[in-house]
Amino acid sequence: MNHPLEQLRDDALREIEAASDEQALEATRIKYLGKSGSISAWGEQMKTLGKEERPVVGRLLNETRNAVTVAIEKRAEILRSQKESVALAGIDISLPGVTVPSAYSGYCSIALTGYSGYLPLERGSRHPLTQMLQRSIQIFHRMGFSLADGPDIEDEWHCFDALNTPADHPARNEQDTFYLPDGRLLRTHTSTVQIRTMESAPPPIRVIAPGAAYRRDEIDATHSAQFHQIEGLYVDENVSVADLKGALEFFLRELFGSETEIQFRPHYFPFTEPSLEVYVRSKALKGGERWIELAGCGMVHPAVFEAVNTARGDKAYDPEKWSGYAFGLGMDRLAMILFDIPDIRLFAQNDLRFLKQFA
Ligand code: FA5
Repeated sequence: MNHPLEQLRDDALREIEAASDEQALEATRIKYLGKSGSISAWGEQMKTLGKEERPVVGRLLNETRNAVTVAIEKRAEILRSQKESVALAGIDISLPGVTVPSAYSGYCSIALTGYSGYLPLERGSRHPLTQMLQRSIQIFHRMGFSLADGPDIEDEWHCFDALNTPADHPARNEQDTFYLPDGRLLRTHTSTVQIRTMESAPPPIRVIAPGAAYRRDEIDATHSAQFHQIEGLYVDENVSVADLKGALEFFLRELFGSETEIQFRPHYFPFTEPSLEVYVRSKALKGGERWIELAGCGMVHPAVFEAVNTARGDKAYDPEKWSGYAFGLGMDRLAMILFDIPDIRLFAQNDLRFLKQFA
């Protein structure tokens, strides 16, 4: 035969299991474990028991009390999580929250629809390319450059013809350029903004135009099909190669440090004459012992001024009066050097483990 305490334990466990809400569970707890509950009453009864019986019943009483206490805790946990799922039912917690002013400094908060509290929202940080761009814009602003812009989807005239690029130039080839079915294209460089800026305003001009460029290049650690450039254009009277070199040297030393070595090597671009490529090297930067190609630049070709004049229908950019320099810096490469990033593909992979290193 079962001891009455065992019977009591079984009854209590059955009632606990059947408790459908927190109130019912609390009532069960009071009934068995409360001050005048049936299990507590056995504690009083112990005093009346004989010497031999007392340790046996005492052990049984402890086991009963423990079993009932544990069962109540488990049931309470189940009821709590059921209540939470009911409260959140119908709410899409993947939706972006509404940012509201928070009482907790250092946190933003989100208010979920139908949810009365605020949840802390992790603070994001700027992408390394954006950080790079902001630093560059600050330096160029100090040098008197303002911002210019142009479309990513361009026509052949702005991307090639106006830039004195011959019809058979390999860059026009479908293998290098993404063409749209209607004949337009994704700009292969930001030099298109040189033309758009001169079309819309007479000289003097001093602008930078940061933005994306697209090429059907073989993708590897330093080449991407979509990358970023900072175009620069300065047109005034008596602008010389010395001005161009001085401007780029100043910019690169502000960015990478005063010990940065800079080399200009002869090159060919159809839209500049002379044309140069810019290489940097700095012992202060990781892996900075080797020369890295960063930009193309040169003096604006007179044929570019003439193309702009034709489009404008005036002689505003008279090559006899005005001269200018232009450059195109590879922004991804600048960021890779500055932040010691080994592979250009990391910029577009959206991997938080990578991005958080620049927070
Ligand atoms: C040009 O794009 C010229 N428009 C630059 C220019 C502007 C010359 C004004 C003269 C006057 P280039 O193809 O070399 O030049 O590209 C310039 C820079 O863009 C390169 O030095 C490199 O840093 C970057 N770049 C070019 N292709 C890629 C690519 N596929 N992925 C990443 N960066 C690239």
